[in-house]
Amino acid sequence: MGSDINIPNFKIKSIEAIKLIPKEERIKAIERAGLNIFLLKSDEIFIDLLTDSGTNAMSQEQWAAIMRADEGYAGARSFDNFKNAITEVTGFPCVLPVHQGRAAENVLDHVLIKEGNVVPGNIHFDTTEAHIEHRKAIPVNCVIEEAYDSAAELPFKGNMDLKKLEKTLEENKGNIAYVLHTITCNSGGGQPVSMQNIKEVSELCKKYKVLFFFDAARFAENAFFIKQREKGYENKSIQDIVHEMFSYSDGCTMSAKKDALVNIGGFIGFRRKELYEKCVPFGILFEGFPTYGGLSGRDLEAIAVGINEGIQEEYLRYRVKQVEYLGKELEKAGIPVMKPIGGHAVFVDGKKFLPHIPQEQFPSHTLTAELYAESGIRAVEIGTLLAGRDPKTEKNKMPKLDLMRLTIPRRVYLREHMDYVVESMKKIKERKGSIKGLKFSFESPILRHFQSRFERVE
Ligand code: P70
Repeated sequence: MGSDINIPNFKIKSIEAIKLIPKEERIKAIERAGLNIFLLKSDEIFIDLLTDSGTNAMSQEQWAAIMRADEGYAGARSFDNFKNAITEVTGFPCVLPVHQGRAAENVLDHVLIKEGNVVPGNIHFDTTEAHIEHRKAIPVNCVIEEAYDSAAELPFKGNMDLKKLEKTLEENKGNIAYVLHTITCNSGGGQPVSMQNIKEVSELCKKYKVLFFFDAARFAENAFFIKQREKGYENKSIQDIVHEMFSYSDGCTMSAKKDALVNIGGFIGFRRKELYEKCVPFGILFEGFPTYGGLSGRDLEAIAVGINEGIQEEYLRYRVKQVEYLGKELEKAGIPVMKPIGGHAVFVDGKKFLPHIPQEQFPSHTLTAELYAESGIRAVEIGTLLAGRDPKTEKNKMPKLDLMRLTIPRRVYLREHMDYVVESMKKIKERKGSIKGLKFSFESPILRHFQSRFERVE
């Protein structure tokens, strides 16, 4: 781009005001919320780094397309625009719209999973895992071992360990529902998966005659990392890389709320019509007619435009570098962060940052409550709270990674906002020894991180 400064490939036309409420009010708010940042009101938040999901800023082209939408219940023109855009970007000829990523999981799992099945993946996201378990099947994580070491600097830490995968496929012959590769690997720190690994996983799936799907929520960021880091791809376009990635698979589930740059939406992409047709009745049952799938015509139009903007190289460079900037500045301040810096977020290693808080007392979740009170910034735990309990033993799962995620919405915040995050974390670092761990005062049964309440362990 002719400059070392990370310059956005857009300028701002419309803004939303944000306000930092006084510290006493923040403390009251987080206490009222049972020390759970999900239970805060958005107006109580200054910088919202809870998620990059559905929090993206849309472009003038998206807003213009929204105005042209066709809200017909069946056969809407907006569905054709949606479907054609997705087919062009991904190469999947059949596309079933759904209202968000977990809805795609729900529909697909109703068709592909039978009780007792096994679903191997790199690291399944929590909604994915919950849906698999809801179908009484077993999710198995087969990511490379280094993924669990937050300090290990590998270019593709989201890769599947092929030995682990083959062992799982061999031991569960005839009992595999499908294999799922999550790109980028969110629960592993937003780490990418290499094309080589995708190819090898695909070959193993062919050898064992099992279906191979992607959880493609952040497919464009994954493609950008392949271009940056994998030999032979430096001169390929993002579109070509995306096509090649998807070409090795049978389909994908997609939360369009991430890399398709919208606020709501999702889809399932299929290579083969037969499987698409098996999913349609469940799509109708859970989501609606297959030309809208729980979305309005305007949502479909926004995705049709957004998915193309999401694969622009200039945008992706800016996006990934902004996240990297935050990660590097935190590192300079002596805050332990997951390395290398991922695509959509910086992950602070809560166990390393608060070593005096045992994992059962949710160190990273504790840090989110503390960060909010300090600064009005909302981060989220991706760790022990999110992992939930083992459905058989009912014991807390103890994931190897317990992280606090600072998730960056797309095209929303500026470098100055990132600097404020760094300043706030520095202040917490100075007094971190006095921070107390948390225990449940109420534990909600499913996807417990959303609704549970906490008190401090004295
Ligand atoms: C996030 C959100 C959603 C997600 C995902 C992958 C790889 C499927 C889905 C489900 C969820 C979240 C987490 C914490 C706070 C707020 C929101 N990820 N696969 O931010 O998609 O949400 O559309 O049903 O990352 O990581 P959907």
